[in-house]
Amino acid sequence: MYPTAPAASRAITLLGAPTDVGAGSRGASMGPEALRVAGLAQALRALGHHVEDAGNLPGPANPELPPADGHRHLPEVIAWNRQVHDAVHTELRRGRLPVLMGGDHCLAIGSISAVARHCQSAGKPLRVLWFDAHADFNTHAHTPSGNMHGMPVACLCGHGPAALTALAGHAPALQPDWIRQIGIRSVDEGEKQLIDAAGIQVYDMRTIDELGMRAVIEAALGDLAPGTHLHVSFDVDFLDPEIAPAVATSIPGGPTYREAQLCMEMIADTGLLGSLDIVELNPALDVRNKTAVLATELAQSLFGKSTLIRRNR
Ligand SMILES: [Mn+2]
Repeated sequence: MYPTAPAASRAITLLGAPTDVGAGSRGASMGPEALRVAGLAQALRALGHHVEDAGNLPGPANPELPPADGHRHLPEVIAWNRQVHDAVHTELRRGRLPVLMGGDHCLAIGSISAVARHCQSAGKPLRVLWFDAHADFNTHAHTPSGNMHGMPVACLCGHGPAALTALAGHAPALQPDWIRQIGIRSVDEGEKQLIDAAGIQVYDMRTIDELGMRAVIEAALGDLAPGTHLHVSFDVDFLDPEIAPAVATSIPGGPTYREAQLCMEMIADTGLLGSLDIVELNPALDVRNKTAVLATELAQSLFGKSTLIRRNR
């Protein structure tokens, strides 16, 4: 191990949400345990943070039903997101930094709506960095599958069932210009129109190829008002499947190990990280837990691990 630069010590709460009700296939429900086995809590403690693992939230089982009116498992998705919302909001009110261990990406509706509620009452600006291969901006009218892990960004922007769009206590939870999407390389046809109409800033893989990851993250972190709460929603399928096989919806052509590390390191440098989701890790598809280990290494960088003591950046 190399020595690490002293990062500001944070009080972090790990919250497990072991469900795959929003996904098209089973297995993301095992994500929290795989992250524990990979040593996520210990990895963050090694950086000097105070980490509490609050265990797993309760929620309904996956009924494995077909979609109804374009939504698959809507009652279960609502139940899980209510649990996540309340738990994340409680940790933010306690002054702690919540790390949601999913679970599939539908859970970001609960976590980010809680962050939006917290920021609204604290008067803090919010920016959401959405790392993903997919835009997750489908609606029941556009989705090819009904799987609700493809809908969280739309729900957070006010497009979706009221039980989800109003979780924050106000709707929409997010304004599109608070969101930056990074790594996108698979967007459904109708979704493409919706994103364009909403005006979300998307840094797709072509943009990353053309500009380089450094310039993309600089842009995504540009114009941050002082005191901004940064939320990172990290879908493991953001990563190239060669290094991160444990995802059900893998798309080739994703960022490399170093590009992903650079993202995390540059976010850490801002000192503004306020909350994190790690989602879509499907241990049933992993190879000797290597994707969970990789997610843990990236979390370490996000929480301040650096190779050298850096000055005058
Ligand atoms: Mn996603």
